Amino acid sequence: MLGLALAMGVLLALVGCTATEHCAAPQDQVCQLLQRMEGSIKPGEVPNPSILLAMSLLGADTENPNYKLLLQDIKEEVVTTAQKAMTSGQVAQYVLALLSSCQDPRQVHALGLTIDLISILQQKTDEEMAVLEDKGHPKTTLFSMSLDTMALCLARADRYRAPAVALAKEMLSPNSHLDVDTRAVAVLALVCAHDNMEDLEVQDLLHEAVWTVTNDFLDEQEERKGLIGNIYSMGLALQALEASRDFYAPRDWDCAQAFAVVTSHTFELPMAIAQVLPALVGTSYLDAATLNCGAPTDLCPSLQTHGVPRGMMSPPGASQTPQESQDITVHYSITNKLQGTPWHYSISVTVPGGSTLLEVMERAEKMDPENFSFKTEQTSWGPFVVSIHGLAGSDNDRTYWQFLSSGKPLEQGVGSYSPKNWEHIQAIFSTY
Ligand code: B12
Repeated sequence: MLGLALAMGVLLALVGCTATEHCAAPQDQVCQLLQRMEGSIKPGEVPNPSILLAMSLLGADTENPNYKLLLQDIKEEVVTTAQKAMTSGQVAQYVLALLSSCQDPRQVHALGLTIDLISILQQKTDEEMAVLEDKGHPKTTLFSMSLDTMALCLARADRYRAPAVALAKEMLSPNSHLDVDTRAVAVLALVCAHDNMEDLEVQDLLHEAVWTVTNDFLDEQEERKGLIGNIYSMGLALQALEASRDFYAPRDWDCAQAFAVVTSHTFELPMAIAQVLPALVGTSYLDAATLNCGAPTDLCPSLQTHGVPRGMMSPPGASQTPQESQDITVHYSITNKLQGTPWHYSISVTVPGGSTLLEVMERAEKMDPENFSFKTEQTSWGPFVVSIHGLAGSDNDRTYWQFLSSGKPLEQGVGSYSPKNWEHIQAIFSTY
C-alpha cells in the first residue's frame, strides 16, 4: 500500500504534476537528501533512531549495509541504556525506529541481553503524566509526551489514553503557546489515538484538537506564503497535515505551496533531513508500524553503498559553500538575570568569514577564559550548549542558554549557524 503511494507520488513528481491531493518532491532531490543523511551513519557513534525511521519510511532495502549497521547499533543502545539513561521521548523514538524495521519492541535482543522497550516506555510516560498533573508541565516536554503517545499507540500498547487526553486539552487551551514542532507531533499522536479510541466523547475531544491545530497550520501557511513555523518545523508540520486530511476536510491543503518552500531549502543536518524526508514522499511517522520490510520500494536504488569505504561518502555539510576568506568581527554577549547575582559580559571577536557560532565562542573563550568558558553536549541536532561562565541549564528548573541575533532567537544551533560581519549574538540564560 505504502509502496503504491510512494510510486504514485514519485510518478506525479516526475510528470511535474502539481495536484493538490498528492504531493511529492522530485526524486533526485529526495535521493540526494537520503544520501546525505545516510552518509552520517558511523559505527561507534550514538545511533540516531530518527534516521532509521526515515530510511524505513522511504522503503529502504533492509539488506543495505548502512541500514543493518544502524539497526544493530540501535538494538545495542536500547539494551544498554534505555532503562537508566534515556528520556521517555528518546525511548519513544527507538520504539518508532524498531517498529519501522518490523522488529518487536517488546523483545529487543542484543549483546546477549533482552529487554521489553514498551514496558519501559509505559513507565516513563506514566512519570511524565505524574509530573504534568503535579506541576502543570510534563517531566520533559509536550514534544516528548507526544512521541510517547504516538509510539504506544502505534505499538498497540495501552496507557496512551490519558496522555492523549492531556495533549488534546493542552492543544485546545488558549493559555498554551506551543511551537509548531510540538503541535505537529501532537497531531500525529492524536490522529493515531483517535483512530483507536472507542469512547466517543474522548474521540470528539481528540478530533477537535486535531481540527484546531491543523486549521491553524493551514491559516499560517496561507498567510506566510507556504511557511509554517520555521523551515525546520516544516518536516513535522507537513507530516501532520498529510496524516490528518480527514480531520480538516472539506478544507483543502495546498501542499504544492508548502512543498515549494521545503524543496527550495538546502537541508544539511542529518536530523533535519530525517524529519523532512518522510513528508517529501507523502508519508508520516504514523506509517511506521505498517511497512512491508520484506518488499523494499528501492526509491533510490543507486544509493547502494556496498563496498564503498566510509571515508568516501560525503560527510554532512559537504555541500556547504567554501569558507569565505575575509575575516569578520562578531559582538558576543552573555547574560544571566535569572539565577543568583545577575551578570553580563561582552566581547568582540574576529574570526575567518564563514565560521560557525561555535568557533566564535571558542575564540572568545581563548581570549577571555575567565568569563567566556562554556561546555557543549553532542545531540542529534549537533552541539547543544549546556553551560556558559559556569552556569548550566537544568531540566528540573527548565532553564537553558538561548541564542539570539539582534534580539531574535536563532533558528539554528551554534554548530551550524554562521554569523555575519558585525552581527550581535546574545546568549541569555532563559526558561522554557
Ligand atoms: C524541546 C526543544 C528544545 C528544548 C529542549 C529542552 C528539553 N529538556 O527537552 C530547549 C528549549 C532547551 C531548546 C533549545 C534550543 N533549541 Co530546540 N527544540 C526542541 C524541540 C521542540 C523538541 C526536541 C525534542 O525534545 N526532541 C525529542 C527528544 C526525545 O530527542 P532528543 O534528541 O533527546 O532531544 C534533545 C535535543 O533535541 C536537544 N535540543 C533541543 N533543541 C536543540 C537545538 C539544537 C541546536 C541542539 C544542538 C540540540 C537541541 O534537547 C533535547 C532534549 O535534551 C525541537 C523540534 C524538532 N523539530 O525536533 C526544537 C529544535 C531542535 N530546536 C531548535 C533550536 C534552534 C533551538 C535553540 C538553538 C534555540 C535558540 N535560539 O536558542 C536552542 C538551543 C541552544 C543551545 N543551548 O545550544 C531547532 C533546531 C534547528 C536546527 N537547524 O538546528 C528545532 C528543530 C526547532 C525549530 N523548528 O527551529 N529546544
